[in-house]
Amino acid sequence: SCGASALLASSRSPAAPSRPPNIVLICADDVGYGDTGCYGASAVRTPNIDRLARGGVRFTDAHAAASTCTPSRFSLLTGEYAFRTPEARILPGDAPALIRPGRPTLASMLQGQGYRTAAVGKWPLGLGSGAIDWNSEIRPGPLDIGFDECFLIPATGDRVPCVYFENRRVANLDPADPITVSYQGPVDDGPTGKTHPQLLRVHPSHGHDNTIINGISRIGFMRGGKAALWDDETIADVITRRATDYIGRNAARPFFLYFATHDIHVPRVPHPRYASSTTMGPRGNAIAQLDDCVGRIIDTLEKRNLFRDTLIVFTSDNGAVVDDGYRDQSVEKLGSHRPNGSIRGGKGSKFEGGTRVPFIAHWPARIKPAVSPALVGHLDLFKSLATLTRASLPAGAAPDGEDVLPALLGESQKGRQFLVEQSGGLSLRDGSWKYIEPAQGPPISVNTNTETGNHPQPQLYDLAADPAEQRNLAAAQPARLEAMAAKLQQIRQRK
Ligand code: NG6
Ligand code: CA
Repeated sequence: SCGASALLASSRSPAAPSRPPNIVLICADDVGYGDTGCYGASAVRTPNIDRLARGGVRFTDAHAAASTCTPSRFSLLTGEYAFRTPEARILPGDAPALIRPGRPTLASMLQGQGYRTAAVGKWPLGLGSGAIDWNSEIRPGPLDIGFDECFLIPATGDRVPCVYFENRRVANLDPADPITVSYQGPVDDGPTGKTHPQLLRVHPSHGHDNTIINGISRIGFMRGGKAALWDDETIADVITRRATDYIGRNAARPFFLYFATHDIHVPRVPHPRYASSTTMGPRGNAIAQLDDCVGRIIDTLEKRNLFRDTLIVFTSDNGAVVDDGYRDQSVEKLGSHRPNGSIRGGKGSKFEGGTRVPFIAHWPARIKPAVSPALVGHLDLFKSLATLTRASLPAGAAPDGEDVLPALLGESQKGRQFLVEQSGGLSLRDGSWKYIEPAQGPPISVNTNTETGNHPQPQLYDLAADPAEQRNLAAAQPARLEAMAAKLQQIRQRK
């Protein structure tokens, strides 16, 4: 029923707001193109996300810049393709800060326009400058690239250290119980998933067999920090509470909130109150939890009378994956649910399921409900929101981003012409055409059961006629293939 309420729009006042809107950017994790009700799911109810879709612009061809988290978020915040930064790949929890101080970010741009800024939730972008001492102040971090405050999960839920990070320090750390972290090898003789599987309540299916925290084995080794350890069942509640508190504290000023949920990344351990929200087990229940958290953000804005004047963007950092390394029943209980809808591939794939994600822009004061086929990328938010807030960008800011504000606001159905999709190698979209560079490597990721899109020959698809990328037209259309390969090369070399 998304987008069905266009009639209601005409009764809304079109008057432009007198002050720039608050901006809440909700970036969910690993939520696929088909995982929410407004994008076709029926096995899980997502009334809050659907409400945003019904009242806003729901995009059908919006993309993360990459098919995994770190490069995706790097591009979201910097407006630059992550393939230009080779270190922007899936990172261990002790990696140094990827976005160095001095680089303009979406947050620093808004800060410069008088916004209060905060990052809450998952931060897989590194902290510090290497050899982190988790027991002292850690610099640089989000506070050095445009955020006034932050409350974070340092890497992802499946990686150590399993603690919250607030501004510049681990939160709730007892100095008498210091934290040691290593991704090289054990830091004590404590139990690991490998040595003590009998201690686990969530077992790995691949990897994830190092230090056990809360009965779940992780990637990496840690000891200490007992008082600071998070409780997996309450991560969503804790970070959502931080987000709504932040909104409450800043109700009187324009604010920017980057809310990066941990849901629905592994380990999927939603609060027990969602245990029967779906029949899909933890993965489905994590979607229900995510939707509930979106609802709490909406409620907070409504109670403060801010909902009308707040631009909410809801999206995901990459496509869906089902088994991502824990035996959490997600495969067995999937039923007929299609996490990536009818598009091909998923997280980590060169096919559309890698980067095409849910993307909704909701702003009652300015946006009329619509469904938009415009091709837009996360990396366009920087320039588009700069235009919206009348910021002049420093030279070199958001070098790969485009200003797609009219599309974002639903005033135009046209986004960008070209977009690079990164998933190991690169692919290029030219309107509805898709070129996938030749790549060695397995056609299927056996662990996750995802089609990678790797093929030693070039691939060319016409998504308008063949949305599921079934008919490779490379041999039939050599001229188009050559032109797209050349264009991709140009973009790669910034020409
Ligand atoms: C993979 C992990 C997977 C997930 C992913 C990153 C294993 C076997 N798999 O290496 O579980 O953590 O990295 O996900 O370790 S992302 O959404 O943060 O990019
Ligand atoms: Ca992700």
